Amino acid sequence: MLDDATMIFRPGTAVWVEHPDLAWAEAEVVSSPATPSSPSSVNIVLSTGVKQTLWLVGLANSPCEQAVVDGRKVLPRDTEADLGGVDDMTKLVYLHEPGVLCNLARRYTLNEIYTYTGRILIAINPFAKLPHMYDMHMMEQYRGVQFGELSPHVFAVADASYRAMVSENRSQSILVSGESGAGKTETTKLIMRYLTFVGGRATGDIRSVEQQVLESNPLLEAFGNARTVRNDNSSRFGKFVEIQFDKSGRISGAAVRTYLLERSRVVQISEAERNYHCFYQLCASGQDADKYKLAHPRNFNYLNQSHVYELEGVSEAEQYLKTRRAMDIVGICFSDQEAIFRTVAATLHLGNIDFSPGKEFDSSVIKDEKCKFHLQMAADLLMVDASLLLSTLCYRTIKTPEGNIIKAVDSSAAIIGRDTLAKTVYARLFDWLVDNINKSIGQDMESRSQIGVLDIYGFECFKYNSFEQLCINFANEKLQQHFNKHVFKMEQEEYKMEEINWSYIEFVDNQDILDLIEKNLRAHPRLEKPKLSKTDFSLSHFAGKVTYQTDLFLEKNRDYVIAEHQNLLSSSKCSFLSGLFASHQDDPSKSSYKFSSVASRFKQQLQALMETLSSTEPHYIRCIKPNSLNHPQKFENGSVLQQLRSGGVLEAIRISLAGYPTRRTYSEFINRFGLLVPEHMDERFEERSLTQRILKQQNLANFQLGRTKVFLRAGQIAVLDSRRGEILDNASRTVQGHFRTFI
Ligand code: AD9
Ligand code: MG
Repeated sequence: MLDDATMIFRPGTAVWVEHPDLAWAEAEVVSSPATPSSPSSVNIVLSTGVKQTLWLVGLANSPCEQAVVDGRKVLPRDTEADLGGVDDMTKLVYLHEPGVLCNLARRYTLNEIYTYTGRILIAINPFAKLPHMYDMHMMEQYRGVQFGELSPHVFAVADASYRAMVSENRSQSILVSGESGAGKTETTKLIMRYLTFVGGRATGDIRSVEQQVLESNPLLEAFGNARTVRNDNSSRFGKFVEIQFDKSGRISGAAVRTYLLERSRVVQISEAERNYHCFYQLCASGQDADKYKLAHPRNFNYLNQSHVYELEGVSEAEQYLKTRRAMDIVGICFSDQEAIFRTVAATLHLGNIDFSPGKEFDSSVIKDEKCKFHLQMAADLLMVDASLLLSTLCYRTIKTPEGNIIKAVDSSAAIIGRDTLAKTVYARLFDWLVDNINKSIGQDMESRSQIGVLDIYGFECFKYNSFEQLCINFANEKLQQHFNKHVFKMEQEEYKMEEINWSYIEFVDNQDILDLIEKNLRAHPRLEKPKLSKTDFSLSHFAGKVTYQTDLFLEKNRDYVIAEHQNLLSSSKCSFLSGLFASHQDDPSKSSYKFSSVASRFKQQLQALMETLSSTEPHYIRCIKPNSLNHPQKFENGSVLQQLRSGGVLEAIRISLAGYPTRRTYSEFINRFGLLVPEHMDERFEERSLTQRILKQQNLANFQLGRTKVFLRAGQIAVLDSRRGEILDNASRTVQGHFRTFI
């Protein structure tokens, strides 16, 4: 990384050393390596505070402070860096991993949760309410102010996108990403709030377009968010909200697109997790719950698989009223609201219908009287015939050239069928809500400029990775490509503005992995098949290697409605429910299953999203989760570093490192390095030519002199700092010498 690596191994130089526990630790060089040009080992001493950990993590055999480390894992450290950090990473003297990490940690301690990396906003979840951070006064402060003039803030990004849209008449997009619990949804809501603040009509009308846009959030959260081990309010779907504006910059419509709702959660939940919030809200709704014969969630199979029923600090009864209110504002009429909650209640009763083996081989019967009650309740609420519902679950029609054959299914197949029915109904209900929100808010077909806000799951790598992870990681590869291209373009623009040569910056594209996934290539350097497993495969994504387990891939990829389910639901006397299944009537001449694949649908949706995004000016927000406990004021280096990597922040830095990562105005440069040429500082110097003189005198090449700034290659600033350090050391020795002589 360094132009002249040997420079940083001068004894006494402040450095960062790679550290297995802290990621990077502060240290000082004790003695230079034997062969400076290939520094295989450097003797360092750790700074106070990290000494004990040196021993604990096995860098040394005893709790000592010195160690010999691999010279390639040593990077220069800026000892003059402000303890409060810098608000933009590009202002760092050393733009490298430890520099970035240390800057974020310092700022986080001071509750400065936002930092820029050029135009990218990094947002670290505070896990605490920050008073005044998002109030009306703050929104007013950011309104119309040049980007970068005030402290970094999500409102600054929203404001920049709004102003760019109004002044250039060009659509914008704000892409919010990060791992689960990093704060994407909260950030998205803040952006939407800001946009409705600057672009609203302030009429006070509770059913204004902007209020409807805002209220779509709690509504979709009630039906699409759930508690997971990572986040009490985890979004189980991706979302792109496009806010449309009229010629005068006022909100005139909006469109919501959603991606890949996690269907399996409706019928199956893991320990410590919950089902979708709406189920618990309805159970706590008092009169409505009684009306639908609901009770405590522990009584329902779809809710009692884990034993978490409550969320800290949340009243489900209050949330129910909020969901109802959101429905009112969004424009869902009372009878539709009733039908929606009836369907939610029916789902819970459906889940309680259990089966036992029937008398005949491979057949099933309803288990007991309690199950019969739930069967009747489910049928009543769905407004279908109870015996038809039962036969739908216990029998399957098989179409053969000779005619239909009705076949009984065993009890486990009946349970699978019941769960499939519940998932299908819920997924259709969710899609209906999204469609209805869109219809109700209304699209402004005349609108020429929009601001889209994307809240989508970040890159995922778990112990067990299945079909969902492949889809999510594929989406992230697509977005990463878009990001890389954009960052690269922004770099080029700055170089052009400064009129310097940028032609040789290398651009790393991830098209190869996209080809690998999209075209299903069989042999590829990024594809590996573990020897011990027939079904697993690993992909080297831009953010790291992920091993996928394919056992459930086919099943999860199937996206069909069983013909019997279709027939049952379209026969419902509830027009809302039969409407959900109306347009999907199966052609009787076709097979009993209506096939399509989740992956192909997702691919199409993603393609459409990428097309939309590429016609907009993008803005990026990278949300970071500072620790896995969701605690305030706790900053875990290793995990943050991993997220910076997978969010492409380090890649953006890498792109800039490939060019000229350090840029300083001429006066900043002379202030710091003027002492290298004291003989010229007395004269009336010209900053640009003096800068050139300093760099030439230090034998540095390949730098560029722009119109207002000097652009330095990676490592050059370390060389200059090292020379500066020597001069300052000598000066202080001379002063001490004089002082001693004097006394
Ligand atoms: V997931 O992928 O949907 O599981 P998100 O969306 O990234 O995830 P979310 O926005 O839901 O995370 O944030 C998680 C929690 O962090 C919130 O419920 C808040 O308690 C907390 N949070 C996030 N951002 C902020 C903030 N700016 N200020 C205060 C915050 N708390
Ligand atoms: Mg979310």
